Amino acid sequence: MKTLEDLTSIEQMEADTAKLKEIACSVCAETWEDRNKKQTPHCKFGEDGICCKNCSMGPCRITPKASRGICGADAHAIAARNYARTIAAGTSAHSDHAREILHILHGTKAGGNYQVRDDQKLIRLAQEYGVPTEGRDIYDIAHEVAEVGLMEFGKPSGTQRFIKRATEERQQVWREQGIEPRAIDREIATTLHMTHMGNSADPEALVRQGLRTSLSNGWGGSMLGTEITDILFGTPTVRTTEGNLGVLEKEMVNIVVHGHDPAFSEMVVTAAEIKELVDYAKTKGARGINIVGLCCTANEVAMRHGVRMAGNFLQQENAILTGAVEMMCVDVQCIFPALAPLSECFHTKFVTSSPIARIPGSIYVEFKPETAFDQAKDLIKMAIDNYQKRDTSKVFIPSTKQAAVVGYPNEQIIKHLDGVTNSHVDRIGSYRPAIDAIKAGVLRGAVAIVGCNNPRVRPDYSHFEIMKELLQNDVLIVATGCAAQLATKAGLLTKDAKYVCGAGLRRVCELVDIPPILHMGACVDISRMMLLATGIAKDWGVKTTEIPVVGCAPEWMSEKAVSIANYVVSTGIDVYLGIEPQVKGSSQMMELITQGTRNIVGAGYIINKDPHELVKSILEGLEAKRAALGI
Ligand code: XCC
Ligand code: SF4
Repeated sequence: MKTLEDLTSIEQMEADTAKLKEIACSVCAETWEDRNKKQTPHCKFGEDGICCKNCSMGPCRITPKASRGICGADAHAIAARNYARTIAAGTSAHSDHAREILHILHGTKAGGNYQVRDDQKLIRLAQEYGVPTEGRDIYDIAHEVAEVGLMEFGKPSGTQRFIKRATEERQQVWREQGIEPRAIDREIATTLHMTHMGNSADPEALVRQGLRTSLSNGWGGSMLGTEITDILFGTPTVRTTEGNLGVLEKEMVNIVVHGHDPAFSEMVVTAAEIKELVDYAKTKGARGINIVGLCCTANEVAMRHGVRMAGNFLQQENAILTGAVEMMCVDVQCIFPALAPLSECFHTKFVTSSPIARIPGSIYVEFKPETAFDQAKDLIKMAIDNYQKRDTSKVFIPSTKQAAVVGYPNEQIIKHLDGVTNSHVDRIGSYRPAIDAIKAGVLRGAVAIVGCNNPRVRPDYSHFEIMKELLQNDVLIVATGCAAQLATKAGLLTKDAKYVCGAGLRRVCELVDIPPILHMGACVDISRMMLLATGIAKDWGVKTTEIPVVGCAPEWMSEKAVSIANYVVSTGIDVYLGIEPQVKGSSQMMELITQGTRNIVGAGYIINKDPHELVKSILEGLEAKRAALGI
């Protein structure tokens, strides 16, 4: 039985960090806390989004004395252009990641480094795409599906194929509002073009293009990333694992995989199981090889292999500070360049693997699909050889960790719901049992908690407070990204955590046999959440704007997060933010993102830095939706 006292508190996590900070001081290493101090107070113009350097007449900034840039762009135009560019950058990151994965699918072959693991999902996608499947070799199908998927990035005409998965109502809204996403690269390029010097200065037009671009991510790139990753590495299933720095092992060769694209980490995880390498580690005096994950790569490999998770975004330096990491292997996104100088203070080998994320001071091993497995083996061997260089006097591994149950993509959620439908055959394969629980008031609704850590708020505190309060108020939570990792570290991803919930949610967890927070994966997997909300709306027979389901990103920081927030809003789901988007310098932009989008897509942001006030407005929001539905 788990009560609030059994959870790992933020204070405990902070105490671990404080000890690791002492080690940092003793080796003269700098961490984000030090750099954050030096960056505070932040540049006010940047913070408010009213600094423009889109041409070399500038940079221009809006002040009480200067209400326009040299070209005449005002605060609204500048803030809106910056905001749109942020969305384009976030979209490009998720979608380019998806493109890489599609190329991997395109190169799959029987017996190759990469193979098709989920035939059923591939065939379903082929049918959706109109790719013939009858009597064909699975790899022929895979290659053709990959080609169709790759065309989604640059096709000259038409809109994203996956938008047909949305409710009729959403498709109509997107069509009528002129924001149906076209080719992914086109939306990104159009946004960059619109924001080039001498183009759009109308904030609403820029916000609309932002919505459209984000849709090419959520209902395009990210959704492709998720689908194809499932096809290549298997659709996740429920697994038990553990999380927090305590998963590092004193007597083992520790290798941390960090980033987002699972193509490389999958190879590292598989290679680490080879007996020859495990035996080699033993010859060096280690008990074995311990692969652990960080950030979204952690989520990916945890959901598919049960690999343990060392922590989230603002914990990446902590992992190295334990002095027990032989190798940190990174792919793309959310990787601090600071890891290079930091690893030099220890024996840690910091390995970069992607031309997208080149970091000075790292060992660069460019990952190639054809040789990936051998490259992974070589890296593991390098890490093993590094084990004896570990300076045991510098090692401190906090013992803190929690058990977790992860791996709840929509397929698994449905499967669990089917388990409680008994004789109601008509409800098999649907979200109806969950809808009934919401209608009955046993559940008040569901909240997707997603996103990063951000030093602008006390790290992980907002996630934790919001999660606890929502659970106590009978709100089911689905989580991805670094938010899901906090849930892991806290101990909220176990079935025992139902004891911290209100009576209604506890009953649902018992009946359905689930933890109160469902780990749905990495940030690209927020596309799964869009399909979840769509499935609920369809099975309920109402609009996505009407269901008591909302999104929440209490500690977001990345451009990807802004792209995500926009496609969630475009899908008709309100988003509660704990960090302000950088548009405060424009009253029109503040109005547009909180109210204006409601007239376009029926949803918008609610922003509050105080987690308790944010929860209060989430609960009010859910109750208002319930009242409007008459339940
Ligand atoms: Fe990065 Fe995805 Fe944010 Fe975490 S949650 S800090 S984006 S790892 Ni996406
Ligand atoms: Fe200044 Fe206009 Fe150039 Fe921006 S685009 S830097 S506001 S002159």
